[in-house]
Amino acid sequence: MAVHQIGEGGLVMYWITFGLMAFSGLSFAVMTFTRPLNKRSHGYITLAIVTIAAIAYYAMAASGGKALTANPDGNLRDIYYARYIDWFFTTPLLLLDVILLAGLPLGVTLWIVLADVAMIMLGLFGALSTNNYRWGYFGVSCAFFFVVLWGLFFPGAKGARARGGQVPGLYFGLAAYLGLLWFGYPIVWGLAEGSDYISVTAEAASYAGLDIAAKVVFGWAVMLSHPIIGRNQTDG
Ligand code: RET
Repeated sequence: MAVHQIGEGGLVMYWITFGLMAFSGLSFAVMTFTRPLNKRSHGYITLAIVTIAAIAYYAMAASGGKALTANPDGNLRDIYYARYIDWFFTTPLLLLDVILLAGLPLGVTLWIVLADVAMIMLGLFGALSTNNYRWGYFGVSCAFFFVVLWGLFFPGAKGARARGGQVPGLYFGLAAYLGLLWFGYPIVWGLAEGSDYISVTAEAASYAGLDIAAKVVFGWAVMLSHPIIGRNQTDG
């Protein structure tokens, strides 16, 4: 029986990612709180995303947020449940950053976000599963992922086009970046939590790279698009 746990390099990646999230959080706070009160919703959302991720990365870097879990092959692997607590909150917020631009009806916004929540919950239970039922969770989670993508590229795209001006261009840029990048997560899951094929250190580095692209790079893109977003927004 082998016990698969993180190496020194993985912890370094966690600290670097924590630093990037925390730095972005401080920057986004300053940017948000210096904007007019009725133009802050994207700022609050993006600030929350990197703050929640900073908390999860601090926990993981400090050797927490994980559980040694049995695999079907009889090995033990550290499963970082902290990621899923992070994703449970941050993926709906990332989606809101994009779909609020499309001015969708509340019902459509809700089903996109709820499909996303189901996707993450299934991923967590799959990761903590000790038998091959894990692939059942994985399959259904992927189905919900496609529901999210459908929402972004069909009703979402239609809504964004209807807004006119510079909104459709920004919407398509953010949605395409997000849609493409998010495919990386189920791939890493299949190789790491799912099949125990790659090391916990490789898993840490892969998810950290994806999270930096999906939260830090994406977050700066949203924050720096304020001239377009703010012009088309009144939060009330
Ligand atoms: C899981 C489980 C296996 C199937 C699928 C998954 C999708 C996860 C995604 C996560 C996105 C996370 C982000 C984090 C923040 O930066 C849960 C791995 C489809 C799409 C964007």
